[in-house]
Amino acid sequence: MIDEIRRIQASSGSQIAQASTLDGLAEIERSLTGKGSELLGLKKGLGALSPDERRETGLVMNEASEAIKAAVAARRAELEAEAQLALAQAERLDLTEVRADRDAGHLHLVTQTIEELEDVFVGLGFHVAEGPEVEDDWHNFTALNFGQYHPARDMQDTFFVGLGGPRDVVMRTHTSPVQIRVMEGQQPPIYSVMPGRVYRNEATDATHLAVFHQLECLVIDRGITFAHLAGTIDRFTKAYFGPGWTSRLRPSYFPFTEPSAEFDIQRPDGTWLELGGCGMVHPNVLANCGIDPEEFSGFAFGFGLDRLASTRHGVTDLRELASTDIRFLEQF
Ligand code: FA5
Repeated sequence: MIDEIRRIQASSGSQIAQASTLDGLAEIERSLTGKGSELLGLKKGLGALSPDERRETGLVMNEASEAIKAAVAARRAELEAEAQLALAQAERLDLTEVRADRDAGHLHLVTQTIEELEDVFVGLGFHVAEGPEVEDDWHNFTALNFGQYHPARDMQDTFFVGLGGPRDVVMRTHTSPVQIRVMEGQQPPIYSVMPGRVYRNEATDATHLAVFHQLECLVIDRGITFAHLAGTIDRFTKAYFGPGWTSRLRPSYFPFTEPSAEFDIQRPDGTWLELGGCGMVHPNVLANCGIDPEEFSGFAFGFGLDRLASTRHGVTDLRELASTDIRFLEQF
């Protein structure tokens, strides 16, 4: 019997080594040590041996079982490592690799959109301005005619920064504070656009992000009317989306514009998308910035860039824009 056992052990090595898949290995393990295996059959015969023979044969039997178990475990580890390697090879992304047959990377869709819109507005005679993302209360709210306890402050859920007094410093909730910075820095005529990142303490979903982008437009000059506002919005809608797209204004409320409106754009299929807010700059805001409201008037609008870009490119969930998956990003 001992010879039999040794023969089985000796032949098991090559069988185990030949297993090329994890499933195949499990099959071989079953045939060597499972129910109906030769080894188990021999084990049943142990009881018929004399005590001395049984002890000796039992030892050899145990050795053989242990050796087979160890060989199977070693082969399993090898096969698992091979599978891991194959997966890693298949999903390999070498971000440092320069290959002529592969696009070397490009700007994110939102950045492309900002650059494209800047071009549109520069073509219409506008300047591009920027402001800080960490703002003080004056620029984000107070100078924009939000009274200290005005409920409109709650229209934009705010992240407060732990600097100064309890609510002195905020992550800007919109790009409108850049209007204030531009007007504080120069007298009219002002024709400026201000793209940038903004922050709101909101739950995210397919149409809302907590960190998103807006583009603000500000015009201050003599004799500026609501017709200039509507015309400018329609002009850029067509320049960005194409001639089949139109815009509409709906009455709304913002503390820093009077009258105020919300503007929507209409897709060629007839459906509407709410894009932003707008209105004639409130006289209090002009006065807060040292501009005489008797002499100058102006309009402002601000809209969501993430929604704009997603609409044009058929991205149905805004959260995808924050994705790091290169297969998503490569599409644009
Ligand atoms: C404002 O932020 C005003 N500052 C706009 C404005 C500027 C009015 C100048 C008048 C004059 P509102 O909170 O509605 O308004 O946001 C403007 C746009 O930003 C929205 O229409 C939408 O397109 C986008 N937006 C707002 N919240 C989110 C969000 N959580 N995720 C993605 N886009 C958003």
